[in-house]
Amino acid sequence: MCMNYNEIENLVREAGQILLRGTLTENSIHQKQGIANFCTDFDLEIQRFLISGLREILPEASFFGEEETEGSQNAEISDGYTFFIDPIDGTTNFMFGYHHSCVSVGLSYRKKMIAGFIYNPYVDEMYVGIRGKGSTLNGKRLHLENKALSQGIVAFGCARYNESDTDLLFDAVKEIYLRSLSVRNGGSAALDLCRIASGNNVAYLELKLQPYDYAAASVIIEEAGGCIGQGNGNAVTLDRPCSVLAGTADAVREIRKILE
Ligand code: 2AM
Ligand code: CA
Repeated sequence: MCMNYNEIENLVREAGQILLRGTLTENSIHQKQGIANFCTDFDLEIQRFLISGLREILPEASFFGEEETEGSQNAEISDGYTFFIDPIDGTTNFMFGYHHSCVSVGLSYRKKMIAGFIYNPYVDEMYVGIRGKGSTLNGKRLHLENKALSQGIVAFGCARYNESDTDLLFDAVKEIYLRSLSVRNGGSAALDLCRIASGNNVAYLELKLQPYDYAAASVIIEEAGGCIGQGNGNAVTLDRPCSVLAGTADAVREIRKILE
């Protein structure tokens, strides 16, 4: 099948405009299960917009989206095409006016990721990764240099829904901080992961993420020459949550040793 990736990219860019225009009121924020787990009317609107547009582009695809909207089957990945949708990655940033959130859409075929599209509308940055064809940022090809941990910044995520691992995470982050140039917590796993592909971060660590948080970014990182897997070295899973450790080959190796 000849896939029209440009159409998907344009749709993701349009979805970003909904995020950019989004103004929140108290009534448009909804608490989901657990601590600091929110969904806004804009998460829902963007996911509906994406599912309806992607259906036209690829009618046979199924959808694994973060939010509960019509057409989104949680954790069911088909043997054909599946879109992984995070309508707003960095919802808490969005709620607090941080201007650091994105729209993330990944595509798998036969349970392997084949394409990723991540758009940050605040700075008009579009990351695209196509399996076998490379990764780009606003059309410019990305190739990452294999830097050591000591040569770069490491981002980490600490979503409140995974508090059982708080000590483990912050002990590891302290060690990473001491062995790197510094650490950052950006609040959007997808953007932190894209920043590995563009060379701004040398690595990223989070102990529990959902597939729609990293699916699209995994292709962008790998096609730029970086590594992504779980903290223990296994491949990331597409049907259930897992830990995510990504970066240059050397930085990932060093962080894996710290986690041991
Ligand atoms: P989100 O904004 O789409 O929820 C921050 O550590 C990262 O964790 C963000 O990418 C955030 O994505 C994600 N995150 C926070 N709470 C989450 C939850 N309950 N389920 C999945 N991902 C979550
Ligand atoms: Ca989200």
